[in-house]
Amino acid sequence: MTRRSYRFPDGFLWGAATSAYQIEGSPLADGAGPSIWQRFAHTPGMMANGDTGDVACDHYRRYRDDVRLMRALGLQSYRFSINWARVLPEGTGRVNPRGLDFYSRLVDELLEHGIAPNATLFHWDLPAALDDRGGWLNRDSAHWFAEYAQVMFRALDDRVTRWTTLNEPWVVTDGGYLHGVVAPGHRSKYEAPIAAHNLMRASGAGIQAYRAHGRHQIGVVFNIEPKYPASDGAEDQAAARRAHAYMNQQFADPALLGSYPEELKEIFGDAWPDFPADDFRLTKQPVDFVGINYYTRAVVRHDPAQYPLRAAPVRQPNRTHTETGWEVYEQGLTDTLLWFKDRYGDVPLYVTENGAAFYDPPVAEGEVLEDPLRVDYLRRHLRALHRAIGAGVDVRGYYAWSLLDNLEWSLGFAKRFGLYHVDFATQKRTPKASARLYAQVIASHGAALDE
Ligand code: GBH
Repeated sequence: MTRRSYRFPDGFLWGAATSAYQIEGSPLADGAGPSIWQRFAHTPGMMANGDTGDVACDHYRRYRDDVRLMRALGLQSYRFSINWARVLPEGTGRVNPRGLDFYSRLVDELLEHGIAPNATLFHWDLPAALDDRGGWLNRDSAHWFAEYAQVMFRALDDRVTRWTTLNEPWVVTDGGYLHGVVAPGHRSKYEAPIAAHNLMRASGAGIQAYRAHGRHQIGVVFNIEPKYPASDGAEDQAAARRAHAYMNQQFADPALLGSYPEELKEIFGDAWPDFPADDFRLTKQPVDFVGINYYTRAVVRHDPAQYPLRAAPVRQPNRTHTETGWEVYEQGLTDTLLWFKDRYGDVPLYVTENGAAFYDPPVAEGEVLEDPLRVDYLRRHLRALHRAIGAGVDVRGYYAWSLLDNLEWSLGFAKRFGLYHVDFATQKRTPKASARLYAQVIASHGAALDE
């Protein structure tokens, strides 16, 4: 029998991730302004089961207890996001000291427990006041973002050593501006590329501001999902290329190469704007790292009815799918990391999210919740990550999604991604077997994955 060792390189960073609207609750507390998610969640019909982030995991009030849960896992880093409208209730201008203070206290608590904060400036909750000024469709959004970023750098860069500008801009533009399934709920093929472009200008402006004042590291986080053609046919191959350009290159290319892939013109047709060449000087700022969020792959076929991609995912029979319908395909993580290095060169990478929603059975008091499918998912993906590192990809750390069951955006609380189960009626947290496995992986530096 061959034994394989999964010890990770020295200094490899183990973490878990969350985001503000998904866990905090108290969205308007202590002088915070409303965000577009606050608005969207309170718009009838937008959220499964009428769920909202009004309470969520009540993390805004229970953050100290949650840091203890992190400590129990042995986390070395915690990736969280900042709700912009807590700090700048109108999005620009007046700073709300009580909102800022929450994040300052959270960071202090993390550091006291030896956990390195990784702060994301934008995980989808734009201040509603800025949406009223056009949101990401307004070219000024890059300046708004840089102003906010500087407030945060000034307040926390003495303690926060890793910063992230944006989380998954693709979801914002595809879900928020093209299909209307997440905030701000628009449906426009004309708006989506403009919002995408301004998001990447904003990210660049944030990085530029950091270079002037910051002392540590800053990067950006993309959702990457490899697209495999459903057949060898030329049409399916072209469909996979379009899907790949649309999701995986539309944001990383302007950030790292200073251009857009050709396929985007083909996809958007007359809705593809002529962007000023000068903008790419702003989008392409040197980053200290890139974060990759990986969940699944897509097998894609040509389908003229799909707007505007003319490509449709093909569900794979006889494969495990999660509760969100995503195929479990760990080889896609290895492929993604290899592809990223091949296309963009040797930028330090982190896997900033990876995880799965599965049904969790109820448990009795004091028991560990057995979640064998999530345990299997975690194990497979950590091994796949180890293989990518072995093949020479510079991956510096891994963040499990998510520390806690939380508000899975428009899908509500029913889709559970947590290492800890949350009973939303009582706010009781219960460790799942996946939490136990992850703690063992961290303590053994990967050796718990040996086979
Ligand atoms: C992330 O987004 C978010 O950053 C996080 O807030 C969220 O809670 C978490 O993941 C879990 O969803 O099979 O055609 O439906 C996820 C981004 C993009 C990943 C779409 C899965 C599936 C495409 N997702 N993708 S499809």
